[in-house]
Amino acid sequence: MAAARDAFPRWRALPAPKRGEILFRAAERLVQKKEELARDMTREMGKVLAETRGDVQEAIDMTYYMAGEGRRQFGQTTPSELPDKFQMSVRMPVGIAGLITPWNFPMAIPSWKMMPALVLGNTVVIKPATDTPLSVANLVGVLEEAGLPPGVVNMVTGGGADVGAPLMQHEDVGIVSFTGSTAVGRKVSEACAPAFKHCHLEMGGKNLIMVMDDARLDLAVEGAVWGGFGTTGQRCTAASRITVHKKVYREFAESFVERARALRVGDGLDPEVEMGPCINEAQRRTVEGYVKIAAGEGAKLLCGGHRLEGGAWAHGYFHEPTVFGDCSPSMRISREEVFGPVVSLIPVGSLEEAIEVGNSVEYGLSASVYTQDINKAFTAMREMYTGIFYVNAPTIGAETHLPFGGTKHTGNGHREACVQALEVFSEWKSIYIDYSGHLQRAQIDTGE
Ligand code: UN1
Repeated sequence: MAAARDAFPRWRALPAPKRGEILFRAAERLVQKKEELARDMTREMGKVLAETRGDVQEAIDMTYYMAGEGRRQFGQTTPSELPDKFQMSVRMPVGIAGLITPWNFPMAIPSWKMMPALVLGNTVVIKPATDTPLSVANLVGVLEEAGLPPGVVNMVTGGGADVGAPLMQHEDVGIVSFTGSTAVGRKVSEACAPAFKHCHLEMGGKNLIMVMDDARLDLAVEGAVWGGFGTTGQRCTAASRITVHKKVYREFAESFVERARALRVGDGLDPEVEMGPCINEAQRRTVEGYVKIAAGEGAKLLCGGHRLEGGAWAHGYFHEPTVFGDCSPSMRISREEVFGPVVSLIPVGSLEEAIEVGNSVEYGLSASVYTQDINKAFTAMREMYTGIFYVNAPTIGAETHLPFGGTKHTGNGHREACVQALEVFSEWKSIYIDYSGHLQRAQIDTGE
């Protein structure tokens, strides 16, 4: 914290385009080291190599994007009500940004927070997830190599109680940005409230794919496999429930289950493997807990349901891709975030019913519809109260130059990535310059 505080005045004073140039150099370096960083990440947290390359790529995209913001950060100029008066708005950094980041996107998500914070002139203290400090250390290392001055980014490893809590409570932190569970997000919000500290929260999801009776089923099945089991279901955007029109339910369920069963689970460094492990034993137990809950609620286990141990699965917390059928929207398996390779299928009779089911949960991150009917696509697009929506694509795969985040208990009204991230990490200052040479009174003087 002391290092971040000492570095702030000089970093803030460095012209924003120069800060952007450092970010640009960091992006170039990430491109060069992409393969090495991806391998480290797979070894650290288990995602398959194709996905960890994607994670590093997302950090590259974000870093280039925010490097460009060094020469933008547009404010407003607007005519004054009064003669000989000029006015404009400019952004200023908040100060020290305290970042608390998750293990599922161990480089992409830190970059979503760090790069906008830095280009705006904030200094950073980051606490990486306990399970993935290496990927954040690698990102910080790249920034150092790119010429970031000492003290501008600081990383502190450790658990939530030892590092996270003191970080969010520290009086010198101006903005806390957190990605993780809704339960922890609430604690972050409460910790920030007494001092009115800025607080950006990105939390849980229970994302939905709607498969309509006119959908291209091959496409929908492929999308559901990727959305449900990509990253072992450990994305906040993961498609963990699928409403399927009753007319195509049986056909969809059969081919979805066939695909899920065939997924090759194992070591993410093996190019043949399609799905890696759960992050740790606690997470795998959570998955097993939900399998029990779903079975107890009367959901029908269509495939999976067990941990995978021994042999190729000896070193990791593997679990079978699991599908529950005939789920009702009120079951816990249809409403609660699992964060693992478990998908529930919910039969519905119409688009209206699918939308109602979709909006009935506490979260609002991502949703998607598979249909060939443009009227249905636009209706679903309008009616789903989520921060992200897809047509004929699964719920995962957001790009860095559109706002990322969700409604209801997924977020607290902010968005990351895109220019919206600039709002999180800056304050506005409105500036009025009177060059009339006498006192002009706004409002009082109007109409004279
Ligand atoms: C997350 O799951 O926390 O949209 C982030 C996606 C990715 C980011 C996911 N680009 O699925």
